[in-house]
Amino acid sequence: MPYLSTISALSNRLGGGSGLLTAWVGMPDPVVAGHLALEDFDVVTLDMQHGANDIALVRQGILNVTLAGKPSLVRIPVNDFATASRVLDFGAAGVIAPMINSKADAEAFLSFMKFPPVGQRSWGPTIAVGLTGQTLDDYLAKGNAMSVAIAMIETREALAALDDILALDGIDAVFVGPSDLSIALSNGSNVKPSRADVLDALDHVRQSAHAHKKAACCFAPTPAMAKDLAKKGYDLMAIGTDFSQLRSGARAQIDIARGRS
Ligand code: 3PY
Ligand code: MG
Repeated sequence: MPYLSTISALSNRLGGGSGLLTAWVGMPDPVVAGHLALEDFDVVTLDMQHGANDIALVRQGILNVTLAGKPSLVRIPVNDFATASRVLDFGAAGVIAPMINSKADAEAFLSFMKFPPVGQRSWGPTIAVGLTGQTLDDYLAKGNAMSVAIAMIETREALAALDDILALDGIDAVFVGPSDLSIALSNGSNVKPSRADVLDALDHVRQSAHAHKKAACCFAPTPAMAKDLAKKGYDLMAIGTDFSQLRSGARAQIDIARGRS
């Protein structure tokens, strides 16, 4: 059974204030990604930057998520653009690249994400072609549109270069990392994603992205923040991580069992 509509669902649905929710998986077991795909998430993201995932776990995680009927995203380590091409070959619906701080960073990223003439992605999507059930020529024709390139905006330099990054053909979306941005905007004095200056920057990023007809995405440490961002027109939000959800779920159940709520 080919999974073309499953994998292309992300590029088809992202944008116009789509308010999609992604799971965020850092636990080093592909069963976690497959399991969360069965919940009411639109997307499952496998995190290789701060999560404990290596490439073999991500390959299996992408497969588990796809077979569960959801598209998967992968956040690669900083500047590890070769991994972006590899995870697309494995069937990822898109890639989130952290710390894209300049037009040159964004160009380097998208060169690994898109086939010519947009970029220079090398040919070899063996698993993705099988999963999508396409001919090689169909995959070549549709691969660029189907593979969502998402640049993270999380520094002062990135905010200054935002319009140049968004103007690039091939960059489909930007994704705010509000923790790093809060550290940058406070010159390293604190990490507080809900600070007023960070929320102002989030409004600015969304407006700029939509002016360029690109999608605006954000990591929301709490579900309340994700709800607010969706109301403001954000297109995709993470709501914490698998680690934070496991611990908060356990805490809520312990509180009930101990008669504290
Ligand atoms: C940030 O908030 O800086 C992130 O990268 C979210 O994971
Ligand atoms: Mg970050």
